Amino acid sequence: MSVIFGQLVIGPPGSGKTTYCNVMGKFLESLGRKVAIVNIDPANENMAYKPTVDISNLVKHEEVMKNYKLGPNGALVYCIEFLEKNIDWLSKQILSLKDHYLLIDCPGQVELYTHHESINKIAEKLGENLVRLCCVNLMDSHHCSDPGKYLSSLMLCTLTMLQLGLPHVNVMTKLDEMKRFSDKLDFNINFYTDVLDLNYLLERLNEDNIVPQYKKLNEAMVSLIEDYSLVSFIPLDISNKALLLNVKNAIDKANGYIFGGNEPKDVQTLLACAVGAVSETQRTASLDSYM
Ligand SMILES: Nc1nc2c(ncn2[C@@H]2O[C@H](COP(=O)(O)OP(=O)(O)OP(=O)(O)O)[C@@H](O)[C@H]2O)c(=O)[nH]1
Ligand SMILES: [Mg+2]
Repeated sequence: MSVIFGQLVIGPPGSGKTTYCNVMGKFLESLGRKVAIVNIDPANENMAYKPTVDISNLVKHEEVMKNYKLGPNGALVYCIEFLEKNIDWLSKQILSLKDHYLLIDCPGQVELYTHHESINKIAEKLGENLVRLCCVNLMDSHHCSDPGKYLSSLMLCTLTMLQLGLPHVNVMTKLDEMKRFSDKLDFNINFYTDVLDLNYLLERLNEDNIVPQYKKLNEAMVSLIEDYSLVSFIPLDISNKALLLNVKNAIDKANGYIFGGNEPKDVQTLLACAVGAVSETQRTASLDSYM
């Protein structure tokens, strides 16, 4: 039985998931990969791509809202639970895409990735069917403009990494936007992407006249993030090919595609990827030239 590789593209509302699937799909196709986009966001409108598999063929968000008198959020959670119960429907369609690389476009409701079980179970079931997914968690770089928002993004990423039992790559999106406000940032971009010493962030957070309990809460969150030390980000501007390549390399390394995928590669690239050389040097070099 052959393995199918792919990405589970998650992230808060508006972080760029659907755009990423479209652009990354085209980028991978230009490298010779056969790509299939799987849409499991039942409220996905105006998709720029044509999904090969679409949850709306199984369950319709609007009908769920109407039939069960649910709001948009409740209906969405219902749809994802329905998908979990009908995992055989999804597995069957995905398993017919044997020679494809998958990009799975997910909804933006973060509770699905922090404490709800359905996405986890769906990924587990696909894993049993030899679908090797890497979770690609997108975070809008706009959150770096505010120390509180940045801290909550770090918390969210940490929780998601602990909740989903998948190889994981965090991506900081819309770097082009960040470039425009970089002079207003407290720190340089590497501070935010590499999640450097968060005591500096604490100083910024505690600058405002806040109550001692709030200070303690900030300190506790920073200490939790630093103790786990799981989170760092790969920067991305979807119009920049060098940055797209960095993201692709990190994901290929994370889910083992570099060893098991069906793309021609030379031994040097394989070895470099295996020790992380390609992604680390390319990441710094292309980011420096980008900024
Ligand atoms: N400037 C810039 N805009 C981007 C980039 N990536 C995505 N966007 C924009 O961000 C907005 C939201 O993108 P979507 O792809 O719809 O985000 P999403 O995460 O799928 O949103 P939901 O499905 O609603 O959660 C759109 O206007 C995109 O054009 C980027 O790299 N740079
Ligand atoms: Mg979307």
